[in-house]
Amino acid sequence: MITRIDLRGRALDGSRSSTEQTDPRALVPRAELDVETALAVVRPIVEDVHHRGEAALIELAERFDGVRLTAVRVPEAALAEAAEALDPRVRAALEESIRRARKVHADQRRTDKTTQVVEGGTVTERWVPVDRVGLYVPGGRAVYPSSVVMNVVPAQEAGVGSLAVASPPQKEYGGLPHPTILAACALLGVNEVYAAGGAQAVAMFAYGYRDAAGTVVCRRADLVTGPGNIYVAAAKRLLKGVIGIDAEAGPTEIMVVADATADPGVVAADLISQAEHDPLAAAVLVTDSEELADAVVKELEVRVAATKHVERIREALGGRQSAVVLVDDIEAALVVANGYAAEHLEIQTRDAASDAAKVRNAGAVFVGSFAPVSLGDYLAGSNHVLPTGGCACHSSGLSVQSFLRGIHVVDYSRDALAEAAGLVVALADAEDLPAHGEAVTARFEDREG
Ligand code: HSO
Ligand code: ZN
Repeated sequence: MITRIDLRGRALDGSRSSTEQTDPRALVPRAELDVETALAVVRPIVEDVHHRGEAALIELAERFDGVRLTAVRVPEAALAEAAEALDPRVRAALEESIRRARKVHADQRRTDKTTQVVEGGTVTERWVPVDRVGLYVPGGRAVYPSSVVMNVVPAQEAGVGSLAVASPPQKEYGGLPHPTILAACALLGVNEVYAAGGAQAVAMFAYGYRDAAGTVVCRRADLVTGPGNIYVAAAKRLLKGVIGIDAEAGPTEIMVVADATADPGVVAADLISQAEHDPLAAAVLVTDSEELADAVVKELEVRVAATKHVERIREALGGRQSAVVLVDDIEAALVVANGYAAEHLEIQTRDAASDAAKVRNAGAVFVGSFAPVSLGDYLAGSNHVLPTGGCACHSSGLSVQSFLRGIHVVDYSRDALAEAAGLVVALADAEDLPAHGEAVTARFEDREG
């Protein structure tokens, strides 16, 4: 059911200049998402929310979610009730997930740094959190309270002052977002929640809205983060600039680099775990052991048949985006891994830690046989919002840094500026921008005489 690709004896190249035959991304292509087409659908929705605010949001909820809302903002009492009603096992797990994530993300806080450039001249990098963030939480097939944790915790640890969550209204819950999402918000101390889904939620954060009397109900946000379907991605692309965005999340991916020491049952279980998300999810094994490859393929058949979401998983594993790749050795496997730049990369080899140290491109790396991706999804303390589609070669996952801006604060004395004046004038003249130089020399003109 899963494609086999034999690269043994082939010169691999993980660099940007690689060819179709040697480029890991061409050899195992990701499923394509046509965000451009979705833009046409999303544009009128965004316009409507911009111009008509809550009236548009209510109409769109009726059209897309089949519910008739009286207000989009979720009453705070509903959050407390959802937390009350939460299964105690889930509650305990969420609390521990929050505790571990806080521990890791608190360590990501930045301290301001002042550099003395010359005598009397300093530049300070001041880290300032974004004022207001909107977090989108999907509510269709994917109801992930864990994603609420992964988005809210870094924002809170960064010191973001105002945080609002939007999630689609659910018919079976009287038009409220899914109760586990509400409960997760309550556990995290988030009390501003809106029943809005898809592109309209992104537009709501970008523009905010007022009630009929003209009072602001939802203030516009500076940044929107969170996963979502293709329409959410399209809305983010359309509104980028009006509002800051995180990355456009694509289907999830797992790559496992394994040698003969790996347990085929464990490798298969991990591949299946991420295939469970989406028929477009990518699950790729890269190994130098034909025996392991065969054993994993066998394990996949047995385990897939026994798991709940068989259809979805079969489609993901059978798609062109999933494969078992045979290579000559683990060095070659790492070339493939670095070229592919997976969202999640597991290293299950004899020297897992030293092999993992050679990874340059991955959203997150999971070392050895006791660090499965699903631990990272929920409870490792790491963040599970990670770059997909090869973006791991230039971007990082969500972190405290995603919610901070570094502001350069420049402070020069008269003498320090005087010393630099000639140099500024020289560069300004070279760029034919003499007024730039004059802005410096004006400070030293003798205006009395
Ligand atoms: N693996 C997903 C995150 C997730 N898994 C949420 C379970 N729930 C993308 O990294
Ligand atoms: Zn997952």
